[in-house]
Amino acid sequence: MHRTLRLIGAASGVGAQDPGCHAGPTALHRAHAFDDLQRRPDLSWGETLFPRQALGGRVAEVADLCQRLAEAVRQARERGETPVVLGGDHSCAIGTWSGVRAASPAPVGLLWLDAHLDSHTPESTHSGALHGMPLACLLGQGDRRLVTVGGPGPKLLPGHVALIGVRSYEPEEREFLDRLGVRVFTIDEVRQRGLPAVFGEALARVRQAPGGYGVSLDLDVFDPREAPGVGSPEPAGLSQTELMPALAGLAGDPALLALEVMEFNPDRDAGGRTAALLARLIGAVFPRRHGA
Ligand code: 5AB
Ligand code: MN
Ligand code: MN
Ligand code: MN
Repeated sequence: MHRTLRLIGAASGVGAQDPGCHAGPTALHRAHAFDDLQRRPDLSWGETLFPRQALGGRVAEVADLCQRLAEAVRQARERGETPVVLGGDHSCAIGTWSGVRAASPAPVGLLWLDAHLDSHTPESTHSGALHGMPLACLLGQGDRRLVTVGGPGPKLLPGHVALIGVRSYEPEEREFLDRLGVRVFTIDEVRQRGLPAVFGEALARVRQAPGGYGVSLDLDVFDPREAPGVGSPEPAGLSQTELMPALAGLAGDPALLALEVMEFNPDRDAGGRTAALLARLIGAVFPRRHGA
């Protein structure tokens, strides 16, 4: 199938304790690792959105950024483009998937690849960090200003959501997802069954959504030895050898609506390894067609 890719930067770090991810999109725009991508005729770099300060606190800043991101993503979808959102901390996911949902006539699914669950509410969070809450917000739970980004009501239904690679979370967020019936594939389950089996089951679940599905990839799903440039590194993650072939299997799937790659922190990206991984990842999911 023919796609036009639209890169959109979400340069926010206010959702995390370490704000270093705010510099992610600008660093990628300049990175040599991104030169080949940016020369592709089927890809254009759209806007990079920056938080506006003095709006009255972090929640207001994240809500404002997500509102603008949702609008950019919705417009890209409505032009028939495939948005590729580059973060920025993971709180921006509220904007990406609210925008994808707004452009879709039917419910959409979401595959969430992350070391964490990102499913805290303001009541359950231990850290107060908003990048630990976006999935709960998209499922309709959280601060009203974040839950109503892109319109009222939950943006995702629990039966259309699956997480893979999880290895660090607090009990409250696991209880929240279990209660809703969201499928969580922990790294232990991946180690027992192998990634191909787990990935196939997760994909079948999110593909049940009638409106298509998206992929939210937090770079900390990878092992930090391969992807050191992330906001919240967690040991014992997936290897590229495991995950890249699974992601390459999505290439050409017309039901895939959008991709976001979040939590890139250039300050920690020793040797530019994470930026290079990120460029390869986009190329794996959206290979350039010969002759295109
Ligand atoms: B990330 C933690 N659960 O709530 C919290 O990187 C970590 O977007 C959140 O997945 C990690 O602060 C958020 C301890
Ligand atoms: Mn994470
Ligand atoms: Mn995350
Ligand atoms: Mn993080």
